[in-house]
Amino acid sequence: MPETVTKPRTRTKPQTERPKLYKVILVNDDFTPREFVVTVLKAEFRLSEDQAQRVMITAHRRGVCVVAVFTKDIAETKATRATDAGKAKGYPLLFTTEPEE
Ligand code: NFA
Repeated sequence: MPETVTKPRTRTKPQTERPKLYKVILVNDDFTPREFVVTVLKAEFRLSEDQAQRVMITAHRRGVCVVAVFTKDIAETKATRATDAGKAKGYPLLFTTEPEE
């Protein structure tokens, strides 16, 4: 009697699936001093002086600039902390998050 060979009935998820990434976006305003924006970008996102200057000036000229991408939790935490740093000084500085396509 030949053995019955059955196919496995459960599907295995590929182990290589990556978490969805979220962009942290710096939004321009007319009040927050440029140097303060640069300081926050360096402290919260570990950007170099050069990178921070570029991101700040891009948001200043274009309205918004992507700062970095992270997993959802980290993006939201960093955006909140950076926004709160401005709030503590009375500035309307705003960082938002949005999912990557
Ligand atoms: N537009 C602000 C200024 O001229 C600087 C700024 C840049 C603020 C990027 C917020 C984001 N002081």
